[in-house]
Amino acid sequence: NNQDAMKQQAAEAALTYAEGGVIGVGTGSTVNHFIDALARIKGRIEGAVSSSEASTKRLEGHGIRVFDLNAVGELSLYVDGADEANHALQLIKGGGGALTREKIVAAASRQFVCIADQSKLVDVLGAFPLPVEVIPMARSHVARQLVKLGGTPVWREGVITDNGNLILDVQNLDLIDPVTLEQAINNIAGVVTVGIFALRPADLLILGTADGPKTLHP
Ligand code: DER
Repeated sequence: NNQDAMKQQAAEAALTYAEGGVIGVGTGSTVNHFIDALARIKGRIEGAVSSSEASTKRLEGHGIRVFDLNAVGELSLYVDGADEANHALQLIKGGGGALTREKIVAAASRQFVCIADQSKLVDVLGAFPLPVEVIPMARSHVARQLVKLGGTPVWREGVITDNGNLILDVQNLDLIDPVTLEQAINNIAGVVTVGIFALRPADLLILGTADGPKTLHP
């Protein structure tokens, strides 16, 4: 369909940034197109560091070597999708439940290239429910603190993350100041990761559009 074609467009355009070494790879349907494209030029790279079991399986299925982050040190490039992006390239992520390892690999990478279809670009973040990964025993405590911040947390029941944790999806938060909210939620005891990527936003956003791929800078 149209949206999938735009995801593929953005993913293909990101290939030019994969110049060699080990590439950090995110998670989701847009990234799946990037992994499939990466397979065509896998001789150009040494391998990848993955942000989820799902991406690891897809990479290995293409014969791309997957490294443990501890074995490679800093990365030059991280490519990942987003649920929402504003014009400062601050992101909401976690729709696919891989936010913790995504945030780790993004932090360990010099350049974060975000790939998305045009529907993900918004003026103000927050229409998408904010994913928060929590330690299981802290689920109710964290939920109560999120309510104090004005949120409406909903437990993503039936989902256990690759790290053995739970996810709360939080509606109705005011995300006009994403950095302050990211810091406030980071400080709640029991929170592992909040799906706001504002302290460390993307460096580039490649947007798939009806008129072809557009590259946006902050
Ligand atoms: O879970 C995630 O953070 C994914 O990257 C998500 O934000 C994008 O998934 P999609 O490419 O399937 O829309």
